[in-house]
Amino acid sequence: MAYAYDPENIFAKILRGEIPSTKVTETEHSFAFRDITPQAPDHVLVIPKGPYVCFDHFALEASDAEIIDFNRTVGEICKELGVQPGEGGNGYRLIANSGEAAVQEVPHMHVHILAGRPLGRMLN
Ligand code: IU
Repeated sequence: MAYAYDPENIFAKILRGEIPSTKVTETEHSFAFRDITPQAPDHVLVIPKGPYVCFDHFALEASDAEIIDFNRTVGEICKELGVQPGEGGNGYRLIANSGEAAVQEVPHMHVHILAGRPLGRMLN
């Protein structure tokens, strides 16, 4: 079954500038902004500019350039936030809710970066 991307989803509108967002950074293939309902002092959403519904759609169908750009953007933001554990930061968590079981609300692939507080254990 082909992935069906809805170009009217809210993140597509943010990308097109139709809805405002608090931009963190932008690259050729990626865009990052502050989550409107932050769950931690630092809560950034990173999205590819391409029309990908969820993580597997992006991972399987995006170009190498898009995937590299996305990963580097996530890393750069962690660096900017000063949370890299290897560099003396306190660490962070990445989340990519995909599909119904994960209660993905917005059907445009995104990765949450959460940091700035103890995040607890997640996988029990
Ligand atoms: P989810 O992974 O699809 O469940 O998360 C969607 C996130 O998008 C959620 O944390 C919302 O607070 C966030 N968000 C936003 O930042 N701006 C918006 O206009 C909307 C949702 I709608």
